[in-house]
Amino acid sequence: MTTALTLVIANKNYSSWSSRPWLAMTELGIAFQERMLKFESNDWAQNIATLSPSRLVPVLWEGDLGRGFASFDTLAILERLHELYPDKGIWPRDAKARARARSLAADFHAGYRALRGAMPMNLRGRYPGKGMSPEVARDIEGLTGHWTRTRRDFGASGPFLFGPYCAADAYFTPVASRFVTYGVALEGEARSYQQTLLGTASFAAWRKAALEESEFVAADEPYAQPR
Ligand SMILES: N[C@@H](CCC(=O)N[C@@H](CS)C(=O)NCC(=O)O)C(=O)O
Repeated sequence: MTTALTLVIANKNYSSWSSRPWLAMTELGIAFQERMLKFESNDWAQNIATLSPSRLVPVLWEGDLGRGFASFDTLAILERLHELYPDKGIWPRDAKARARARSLAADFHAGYRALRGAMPMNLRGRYPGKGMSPEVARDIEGLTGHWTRTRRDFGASGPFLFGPYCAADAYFTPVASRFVTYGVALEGEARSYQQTLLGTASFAAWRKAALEESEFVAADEPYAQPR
């Protein structure tokens, strides 16, 4: 694969979907450039139609930005990366582990709406106790149950869900960070897996850049004092 890759993303403090392919590519050593379109900016208004067929981020461009070939939607981007770089470990090598990793990513992609809605990603924010409800607690129980069972059934060869890092871990890293923002305390295997995700080099790099951002995006700040 020699075609240049560019990932179009939004604010690192807020854009959890952007973070997933960025984290996976960074952690697995796939070279790319990034093009950030900040939410609610003139840059976004002027360029989103050219840079994103879905008018959402993330988008992966192969070749010239806005003129080459675009894959959009997080899961489709990860599948495209798996095809371009079959040896990088985007998905696990073992077929059943791979099927389970895809199940977990697709399940999260389509569901967990209570958790995703009430606890939006916000790396700089600290809102302990905010966002919790019986529905959110059910989502957290379901998700952490998946983490614990997957670690038990597939994770013996390393600290991630399927041993070595893969796209499913990238999927759950922004969730691990939401639990920090909203003060959700995990226990046991779920907690140690959360800490593993927060300790990755890719997340450290993403987080550092996020904390250098100063934009306040009201739509992603349901618990902030009005400005
Ligand atoms: N299912 C899509 C969701 C993408 C999405 O909702 N992205 C948000 C940012 S995290 C976005 O582009 N929001 C801008 C808008 O709604 O106008 C994916 O997985 O890529």
